[in-house]
Amino acid sequence: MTSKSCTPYYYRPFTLDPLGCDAVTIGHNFRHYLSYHLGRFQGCAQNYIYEALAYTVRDRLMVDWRHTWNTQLQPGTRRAHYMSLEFLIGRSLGNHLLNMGIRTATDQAMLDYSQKLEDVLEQEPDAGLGNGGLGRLAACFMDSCATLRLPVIGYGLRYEYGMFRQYIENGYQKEATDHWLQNGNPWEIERIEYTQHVQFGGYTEHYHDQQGRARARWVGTDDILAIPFDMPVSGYRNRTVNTLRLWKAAATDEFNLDQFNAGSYTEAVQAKNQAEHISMVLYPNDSSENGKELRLRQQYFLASASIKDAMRIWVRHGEFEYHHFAAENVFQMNDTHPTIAVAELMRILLDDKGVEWEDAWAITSQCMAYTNHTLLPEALEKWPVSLFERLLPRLLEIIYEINARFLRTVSMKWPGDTDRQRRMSIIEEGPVRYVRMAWLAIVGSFSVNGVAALHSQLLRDGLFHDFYQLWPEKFNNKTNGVTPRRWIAYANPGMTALISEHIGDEWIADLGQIERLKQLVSFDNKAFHAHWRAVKLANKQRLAALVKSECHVEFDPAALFDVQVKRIHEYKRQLLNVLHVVYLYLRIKHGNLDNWVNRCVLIGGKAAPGYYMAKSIIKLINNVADVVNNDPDVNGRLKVAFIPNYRVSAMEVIAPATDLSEQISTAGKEASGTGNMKFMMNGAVTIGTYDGANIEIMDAVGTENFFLFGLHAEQVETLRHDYRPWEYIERDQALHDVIDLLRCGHFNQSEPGIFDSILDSMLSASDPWMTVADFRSYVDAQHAVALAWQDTEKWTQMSIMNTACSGFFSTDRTMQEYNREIWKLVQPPVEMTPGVLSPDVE
Ligand code: 26W
Repeated sequence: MTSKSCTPYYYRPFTLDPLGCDAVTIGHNFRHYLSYHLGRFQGCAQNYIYEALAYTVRDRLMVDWRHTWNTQLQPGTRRAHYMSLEFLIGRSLGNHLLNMGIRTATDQAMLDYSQKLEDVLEQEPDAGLGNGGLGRLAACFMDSCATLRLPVIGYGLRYEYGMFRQYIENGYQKEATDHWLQNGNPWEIERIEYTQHVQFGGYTEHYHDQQGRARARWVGTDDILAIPFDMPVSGYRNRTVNTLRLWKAAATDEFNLDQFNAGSYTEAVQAKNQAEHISMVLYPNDSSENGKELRLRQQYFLASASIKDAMRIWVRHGEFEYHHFAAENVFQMNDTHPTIAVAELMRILLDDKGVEWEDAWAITSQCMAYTNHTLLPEALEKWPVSLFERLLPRLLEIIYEINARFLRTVSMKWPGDTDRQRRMSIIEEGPVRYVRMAWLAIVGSFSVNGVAALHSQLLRDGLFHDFYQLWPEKFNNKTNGVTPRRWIAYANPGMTALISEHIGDEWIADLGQIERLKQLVSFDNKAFHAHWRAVKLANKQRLAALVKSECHVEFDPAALFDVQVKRIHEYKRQLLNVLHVVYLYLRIKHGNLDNWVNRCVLIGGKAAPGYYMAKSIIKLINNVADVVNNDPDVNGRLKVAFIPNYRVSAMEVIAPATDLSEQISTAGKEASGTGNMKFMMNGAVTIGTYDGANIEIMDAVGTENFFLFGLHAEQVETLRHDYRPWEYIERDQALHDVIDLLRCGHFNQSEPGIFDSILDSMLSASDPWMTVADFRSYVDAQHAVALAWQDTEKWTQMSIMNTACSGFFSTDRTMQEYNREIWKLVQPPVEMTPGVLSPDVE
């Protein structure tokens, strides 16, 4: 670059006219995009309307986005990097309109164009870059960090294909690809200038540098390019726009050239294809790792590109003294998926920057923090050493050295306790040797947290006990939350208006204030209660329409809406829900209708494509639904529907319409749950086990406003040694009848035997989920639900109380806790520079 182009003259700030946010200007800008940029006119396909509007809105984020970025990059600013293989963002347009406060103006602008804004919003495909709870949590965290003006950058992968689309054929789940980028993504900005190189394969060379120090370098590698795509994350009405940086994999030119020179053009193009596979598809497993090489490639690709980017930014903005790196940078690892970052940061400091081991380790272990999201043993990631050796040989060497030094610490503390050393080793010994990623994460981090009080307790007492004894100070809890912007203000505008009418609207950015609704719980607030019910009813009508169109089942909005939506997994016990449905069906068939309450049971969720049992459960739900919905004796008393393709945008319709939230996992298995919080905020009452965040929800709302049932976590573990499910069946006639009806093939007349494996597992002494053990107490709790529902006033009170007590479950609170106890970031001072773009510091 010539010196001329770097003169201050070139960098002189320029002023932009602020973009108008009135309906006329928005409409004008929208038509400009539609006609001049997209080349479309009136009568074009609706997705172009969406696209033009998205660009119009993005323009209005741009100055604040740039300003926020520049502020965060000031030298001396401490930054957090949220590293996650998943960000389940959903749709963005409506969310930005809400945050920017331009929904009404945009509504009008669309009306002027003879369009309904709601219809335009429906055009946006969900960014489904996550499986479930863990991915959605990352998205809610990003929202709260922007609202709290915390300098947090999200790092993830820009999957070409997100979570698969689920459709149902003859009751079975079928998977279709989700090519969410097909029509482009108007939110993202490609920043090719910040491309990183990521190495794979090759081997290590050991050598001595000019000072005679032993050094290593990783050579002979196949390099892949990581190209960043930035997505804006707007804060709520605060002129702050944070960044979510997603990496796309691409082939390097060198990569192609070698082969091209060898005369094999098509092979060169194929190599390009291979490279781009890395960010092609999200793995759809949400609880078990299948050890695929491509998945490990994804993990290293994310970790390496992100750390290099963070370091580039930090070095560029004033720093070069590596010992200070940890003072200004913290990395939060969302589960073990990105924890190869521990070894990667070590590698960069040792090999590239020439830092000594002790110093490199001090830096690394002071800037890494790890969040665990599951206790299920099958979800704990471990990678075969042989795979590591082939793909990441230099990283394996570093892991060995970390482990050797760590095991010395262990043996100093517990001399001669070889069993403990074996348990704690990062390398699992055996016929096949593995790298235990959770152990690497704990050893390499200064903070290890669970996601609900019970879960963090179980980590300390069980899975991570050895490590807790060694480093009690590392362990902490951060109970999850959800963002009230998306999950109340955007998803439930009726309730939002009603609440704000009574307590003002500050609760949206300060959910603790929603507690003031408690003043309105007593019976004398008749008008408010009636209004509350009217809002719920309208939301139920909206959901009923969705169920009608998606499932061809008629839901009566006057009935109790009983909902369980989440990934399909045995531990979440959709089966227990089905047993209850069959129990209700038998009551109808037997004419046992005392205290009957009409119910609409809605179940939804995706099964991992390779998870046979979960897929059978979906088939069972659909078959039961079919029989129940078509039996004339049922006569509308009970409806059952399985909603296909459950996703973020579906939950935005489901949560506001739900009366009863099903949170019925085997105690001790659900780390936290976050759907439970979305339902609670929207005035649903929970029926749940003593598990995950359910416990904290019940503490907040009071036992009288929560339907608790089932064994506790310790009871589950005790019972495991001598579990005899058949005895529950012998003792309980109702359960007996339910099992008999399932066994005799009533729900699978034309497909004999297809549910045998489900029944066998439920009736096995080794059923880890203990479904039948909780049947009686679940049914009793459901009776209590029915009685409460019959007293409309009582139910309204419970509903209001649930919303009023949900303040703790905002991710604003969660993020403040992460910041106070782990990240220790400082909010930048508020200084607005509307319309002025400062020079490009980046
Ligand atoms: C190895 C593949 C894989 C992928 C995802 C293993 C494990 C996972 C996670 C366990 C998936 C997950 O979403 N966990 C959920 O995280 C939520 C946010 O903390 C919690 O609320 C849920 O209880 C937990 O199941």
